[in-house]
Amino acid sequence: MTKIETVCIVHQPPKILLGMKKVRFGRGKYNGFGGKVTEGETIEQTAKRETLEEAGIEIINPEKMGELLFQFQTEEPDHLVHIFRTEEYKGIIKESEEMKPEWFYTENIPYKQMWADDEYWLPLLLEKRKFIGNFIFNRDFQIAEYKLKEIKCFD
Ligand code: 6OG
Repeated sequence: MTKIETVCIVHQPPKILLGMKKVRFGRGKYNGFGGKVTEGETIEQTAKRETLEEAGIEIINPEKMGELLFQFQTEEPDHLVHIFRTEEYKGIIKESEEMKPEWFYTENIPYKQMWADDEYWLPLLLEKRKFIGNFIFNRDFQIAEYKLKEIKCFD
């Protein structure tokens, strides 16, 4: 069964907010904030809820920028991830049980400590370009194959 999830990147040029994931899938990697879409929730509601839970902040006007399907050559199920970008938020950034938030200058994004797909799509998001794609990961979680294309809007 495909897992439907969100990732939200807070982008206040020239910086972005990432979190060091402390638990579960992707532990030890920096990522945007996000998680599973629960029943009855829109993806935007998920993006807001998860960012509040993981970083303590209320995001304002998140915009969907990407839709990515991740597939694995292991037992890991597919993940369909909706990627959001936001510039504004309310509240004070706070570490949670899941994530340790940290600001990075966009010229200093720690791609080596992130999922391998991020360096393909994150530069597009930072330029406010929208995209769809899919990535297949091998047993070492390296990219075996991928497709990524820019789109004008989501239907
Ligand atoms: P939990 O299942 O722990 O949330 N996610 C990915 N993010 C990136 N950048 N690349 C991937 O490539 C990803 N696969 C999943 C979605 C998992 C979180 O990790 C994201 C969720 O925000 C493989 O609740």
